[in-house]
Amino acid sequence: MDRRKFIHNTTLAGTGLATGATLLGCKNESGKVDAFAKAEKQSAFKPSPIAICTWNFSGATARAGELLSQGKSALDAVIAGVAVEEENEENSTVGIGATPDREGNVTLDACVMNPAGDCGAVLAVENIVNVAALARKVMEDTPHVILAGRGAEEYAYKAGFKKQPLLTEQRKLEWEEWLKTSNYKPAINVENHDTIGMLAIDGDGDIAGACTTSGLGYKMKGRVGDSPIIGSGLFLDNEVGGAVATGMGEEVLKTVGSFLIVELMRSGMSPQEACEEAVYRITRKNNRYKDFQVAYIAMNKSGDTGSFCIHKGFNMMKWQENKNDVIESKAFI
Ligand code: SD4
Repeated sequence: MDRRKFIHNTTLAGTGLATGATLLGCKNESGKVDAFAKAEKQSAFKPSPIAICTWNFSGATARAGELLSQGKSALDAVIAGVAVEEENEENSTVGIGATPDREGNVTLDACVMNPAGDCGAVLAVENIVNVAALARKVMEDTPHVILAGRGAEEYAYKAGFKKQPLLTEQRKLEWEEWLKTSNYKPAINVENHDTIGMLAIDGDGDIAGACTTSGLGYKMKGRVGDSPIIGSGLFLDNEVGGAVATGMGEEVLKTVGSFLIVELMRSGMSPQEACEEAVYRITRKNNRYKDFQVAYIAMNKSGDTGSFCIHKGFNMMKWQENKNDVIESKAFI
């Protein structure tokens, strides 16, 4: 076993002791625990590159893994990874071919974060397929973090993105069928996949993330969910780790779920424990939790991963060292 792996495994084996020791070692002058210093200590282990994403989007993690293997950055990897689903017309929840709002418009939401803590997001964008790449453009080439609606779309054209209608014939037919009853009831685990959120660690040990979606099918015009909101649909801190969410965005927004998970990891929880606690924050307060799904995945700086959801049926993909595995998530129910 190489030295890095040995140290990592030893640390995991003695988590209780290590946590106590780390806490003691990271008090500031007033005797309070310094969470930042603690996170830095936890991040000593550098794993080989990893890409994880929500649901069983194996092509997405495979694509991200390919780039990571070539030495590309975590940010390049997540943008290319989620683009696989944005461009997949069969996927009814992301990019082209997504389900429209109740007026027949497909509007997309996305956000990205880089290891420096910069972020970019676009909300309710029409006619642009690769909205995660557009969110990256907002992050890198504008003085802003968020662009919404027409403004985001017009900026996309100026930045060289192609105009492309997103409503496919198939989704139009489904929407026309839906209009007959107009019964709005978001499904749990849509076709066993949904919003794609991805986190990657690259060869330098840096973490980046992206989240992209069409939101809930037949949502109200103008509705925006958690996915493009930094801290809710996605959050990361390169000293600690990252988290992404899928499911009922309104519930994730109310509990700022991804930020919560990263902060719980900062104070010593494993990614698994942090995902579970973030789901409990919802189920403890909202007794309608049986009616909706929320699921989280998370990864810390050492490459440990976790996932948790309310309803069974959620899974996550994990790519590492050319292995691309589906991991079934534990569930609250
Ligand atoms: C939203 N969280 O817009 C997204 C959609 C999703 O399962 O992930 N649905 O609320």
